[in-house]
Order: sequence, then structure tokens, then C-alpha cells
Amino acid sequence: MAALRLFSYLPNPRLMKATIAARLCGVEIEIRGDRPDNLSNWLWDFEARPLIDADGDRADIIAKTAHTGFGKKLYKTEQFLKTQPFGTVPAAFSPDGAMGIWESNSILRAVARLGREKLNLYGSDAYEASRIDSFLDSALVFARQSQIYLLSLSKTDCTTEIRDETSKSLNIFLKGIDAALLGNTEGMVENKLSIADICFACEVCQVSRERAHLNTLEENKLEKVCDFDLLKLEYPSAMAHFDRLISNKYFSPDISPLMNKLAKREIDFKKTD
Ligand SMILES: N[C@@H](CCC(=O)N[C@@H](CS)C(=O)NCC(=O)O)C(=O)O
Repeated sequence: MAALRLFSYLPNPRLMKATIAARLCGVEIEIRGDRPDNLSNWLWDFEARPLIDADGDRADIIAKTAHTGFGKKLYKTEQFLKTQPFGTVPAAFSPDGAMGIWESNSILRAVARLGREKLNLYGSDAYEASRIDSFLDSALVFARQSQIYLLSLSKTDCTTEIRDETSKSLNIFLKGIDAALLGNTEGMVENKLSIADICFACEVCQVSRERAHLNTLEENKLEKVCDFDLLKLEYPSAMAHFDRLISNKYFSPDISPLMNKLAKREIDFKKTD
């Protein structure tokens, strides 16, 4: 039986935090989900699945317009909302469905805790673990802004203010990581690979999904925030670490298909431009 069940839209770099950690420390996880557009046709539940006609008769399904990220109504069970009080995805569950965990960084921590016997990714003492938490918290501050940016790009109403705020937030995030690495190549905390590195790699992949919206960026006369060539010049240690991480064999099964698809989109866009 899987140690953790996850429900999310797919692909989702924030869910990849958990799958990369699970691969590294041998934790079995079960993933349910679908393309973002299709999740409005799914039952949001521990037993998540596509909706069926009979669901129309169920009194425990609450149909509500999403507050973040989905244009349509979402169908969440009362039990889902009991275990997931914020009602968001990615959503993780204990194997019996009784305990819900949300926020991708907390789901990542759960995987690391479950797998620490095989490989410890969450620090060797309270100080190291807390420093790792500091990186996760800094990443969440950045992630909040990148979410606003990516959602505004998908709604094609991104403004210069949103774009510039995101760029500023990315620069603050990368500046800290660049300084923390100080030439270290294995990891941000005590030069050991930890969930801080996994979170960092996935959040950079997430913001680089702006490349799925190159038309919108051009129409709104906006520059990308995640220009890898420029970022490499400005934050050489952070971006070299990012490159090393995404080509690591535990990361690449999740990251490479997404990054290759985005790179191809950029090449195709330049060809038609
Ligand atoms: N910071 C959270 C973001 C979670 C989130 O905002 N999820 C949105 C989709 S991007 C959601 O589930 N929205 C459902 C709703 O608003 O009802 C994380 O990293 O897990």
C-alpha cells in the first residue's frame, strides 16, 4: 500500500517536489489527477476520480467556484473539505484517508519524514532541519507571487506590475540561494542534498512555465521573468545548482519532460515570430 496518496492537476512542478523526494528515499506514493482543465470534471475526494452521473444524486458533494486557479465549478466532497480545510491541490492523504496534508512544501516534508530511514533529506539536527524550513518558507513567499503571475498569464490579463513584482520576487529568492551556496555543489544546507534543494528546483521550473504563454507575454509587451541566460550571469552559483539538480537522475524523470516541452515551445515560438 502506498505511504501517501496525492491528488493534483498534472503535470504540476509543486507535486514533483513529493515525487522526487519519494524516488530518492524510496517512499511509495500513489498519484491521482488529470490535466488542469479536466479537474472540474473530477470528484475532489480521497477516492478522487472522474465524475459519474450518479454523483448528481449525492448530497455530500459541494459544488463551488474555485477561489484560485480554476475557472469552473469544482466538486468537492464534505469529507475532502474536512481533511483538506483549504480545499486546494496538490492534496495528500495518509493511506487510510483520515489525515489530509496540503501545501506542497508540507507534502514534501511528509515524504522526507516517511523516508528518512533510507535517506535523510531533512537535516541531521534541529538546527539543520530549521534552516531547511527557512528555505522552504522563503520559497513559499516567492511561490505566492509566481502563482499570481502564472494565473494572470493563463487568463491573458497579466500587467506590467504583476510581471515586475514577480521578477523582483524571483531575484530576491535567487540572490539568497546564490549567497547560501557559496560555491557548494551538493546542497544549500551544509552542502548536503535536502528537501530545500528539491523545493528550489521545482519552484524555478514552475515559474519557467511562463514559456507556455509566450504569445500573451508578447501581446502585453512583457519580458519573461525567467530568462535563464540572464539569471546564469547574475546568480551563477544558484543557476549552476539548478542545472545540476534538474539533470540528477532522481529529478529528471519528473522535470525533463516538462522542461523539454517548454524549451520546444520557445523554439517553435521563435520560428513563427
Ligand atoms: N501554495 C499551495 C498552492 C495551492 C493552490 O493554490 N492550489 C490551487 C490551484 S493552483 C487550488 O487548488 N485551487 C482550488 C480552489 O480554489 O478551490 C501549494 O504549493 O500547494
